[in-house]
Amino acid sequence: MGTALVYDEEMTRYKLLWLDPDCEIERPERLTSSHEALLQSGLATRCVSIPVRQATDTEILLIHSQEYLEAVKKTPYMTLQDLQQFTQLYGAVYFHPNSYHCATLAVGAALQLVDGVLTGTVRNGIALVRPPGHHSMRSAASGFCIFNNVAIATKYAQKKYGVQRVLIVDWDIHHGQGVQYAFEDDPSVLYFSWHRYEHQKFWPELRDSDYDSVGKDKGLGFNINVPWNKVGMENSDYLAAFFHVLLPVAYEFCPDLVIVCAGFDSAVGDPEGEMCATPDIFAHLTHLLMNLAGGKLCAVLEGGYNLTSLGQSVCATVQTLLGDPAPRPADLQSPSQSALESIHCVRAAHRNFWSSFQHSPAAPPSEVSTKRVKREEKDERTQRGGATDSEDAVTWPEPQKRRPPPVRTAAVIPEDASCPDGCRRFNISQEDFSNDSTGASLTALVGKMEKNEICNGLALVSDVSTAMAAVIQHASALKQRVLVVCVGGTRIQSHMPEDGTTLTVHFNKEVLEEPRCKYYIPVHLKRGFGDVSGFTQATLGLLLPIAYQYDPGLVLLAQAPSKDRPSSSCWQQLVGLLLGLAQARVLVLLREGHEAFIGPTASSLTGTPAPSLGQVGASQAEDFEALDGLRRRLQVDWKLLRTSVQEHEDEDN
Ligand code: Q9C
Ligand code: ZN
Repeated sequence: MGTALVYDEEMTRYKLLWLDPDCEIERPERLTSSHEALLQSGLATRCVSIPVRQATDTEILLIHSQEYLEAVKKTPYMTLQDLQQFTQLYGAVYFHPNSYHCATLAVGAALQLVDGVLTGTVRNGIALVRPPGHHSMRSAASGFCIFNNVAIATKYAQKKYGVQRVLIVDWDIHHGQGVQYAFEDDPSVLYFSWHRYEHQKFWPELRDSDYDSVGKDKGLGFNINVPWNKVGMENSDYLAAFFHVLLPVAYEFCPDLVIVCAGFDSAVGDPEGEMCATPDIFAHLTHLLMNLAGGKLCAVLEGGYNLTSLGQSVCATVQTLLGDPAPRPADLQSPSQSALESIHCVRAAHRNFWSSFQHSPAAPPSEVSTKRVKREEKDERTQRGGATDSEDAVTWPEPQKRRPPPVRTAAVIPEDASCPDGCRRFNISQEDFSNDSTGASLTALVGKMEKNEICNGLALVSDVSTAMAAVIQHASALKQRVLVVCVGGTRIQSHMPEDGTTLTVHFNKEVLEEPRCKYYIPVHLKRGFGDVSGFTQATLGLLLPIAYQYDPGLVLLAQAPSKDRPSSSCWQQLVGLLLGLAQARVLVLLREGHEAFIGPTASSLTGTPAPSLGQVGASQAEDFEALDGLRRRLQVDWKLLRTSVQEHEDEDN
């Protein structure tokens, strides 16, 4: 199951033919240099090349009007003057005699990608296209976009393959108003977009791009806008929007297909976006989406105008699609006040539509909120070396090369047990599968993980506590922070250091316990692990933000003795999501007697997307409140848990 790369040089064969400062950034080199970056890094050859094709009229008409299509069809025959005049009908777009041809190829590329993913030829993929699509509307070009590639691909997937629910994630820095308008009243398509907004001062300057455009009629709740009201948003702001807005809703929605409007003008260095998120963040954004829809993910290029940043971001995305471990999410700051305000407003606007937000405060922090009036003085982020007057001044470190270890997954299991698919058996002592030899195997395995020889592993042990203690001891000798995620059981027996060298998150049903210190976090799931919505809320809203901020060098996931166990799909989701940390150095400890978990665990560790959890319904109100209360108590220490500005005005910065 590979990763598709859909690309054709033909889409570089149109360009701006006159002077227009608004349009000059949309250049053919955007494609050639992205493609070149994929070739240079060796990623292109690891992908499955899928040819582009022209979209048919019928396909384009899935979204656009006949009149508009006919008008665009005439452009190849226009004089320069006619082209210029035609262009003026629309905003921030230009036409060239070859634009129409390329626009049909861009749509066709997205459709070829959908075909590849939905027929099972590939697991996921990316289409590198020009022109982009997400601004284009039923009867109008806009923002460099001619046909709405992603909107057409969405309808096509639904019509041709009977796909029911499609999640569109638009991480481009502009609002894809074309996509919003296409699906506003359609509950089968969930559209999420974050975008530079600046209280409606940023292009396309639409009132419709604010957080309170939540969809219409049957589609109420299925349009989610996160307006960024300041420039300079960072990795932590983007992750907070994923953890506290997109992911809870996405899991509740349970898409059959994920399509990404993959614009990279949201990365540092981009002259349009003026944001500060690094190209590596796209590895995480991609990873966090890869366990939805059974891994069926189609990324379609939109914007991205700094060629260096664009190339690095495209590579980060593709390498993650290929299954390589994501780089460590180092040194995450607290989300900014402005970002938190936006996140708070979105959650409030959607509280009646999504059970994950039902306990969010109803009203925005104050009436001023994100309305037009509030455009402010130059903000502090601009002075922090992010966006400046001259875009050339923006620099950022080159992303580190990601070298996946030669062995992906090791299994420490008894000789008589068969080695799970895709795993390498790893036992120090062949004969004797006693506690001692298991301990030795585990420490040897941790050593190999540390040396980047083996990526991750699973072990079947007779005593989880003893095994855990051995691993922690060894890891701390290697000066690695360890995240311990313990599922089930009553209390962690082994004595955990409380100095920050380990962080323990203990999910359990039995005991109600308050956090002992910043580094020991008991999460009480009243209704146990059978309650999928409680489990996802705890994982997405609590565990992941804390874990990303902690940035462990090793993750230890242990199944403690307990009557109540998570379903194997919940377990696989948990494993899959944890693989985003510590460069996927995850060691899973399973108890003897729980052999049934070996297969599913191995499958996730080797990179198979977790199965969907089904449409996650509303969980019991009390569970949500308890988890949200815990989140609020912990956010003083773990700032990535914040979902609003109000709660901690006093001690900020
Ligand atoms: N003064 C995409 O990223 N800028 N389109 C207009 C008006 C238009 C961006 C500036 C930016 C369009 C796909
Ligand atoms: Zn854009």
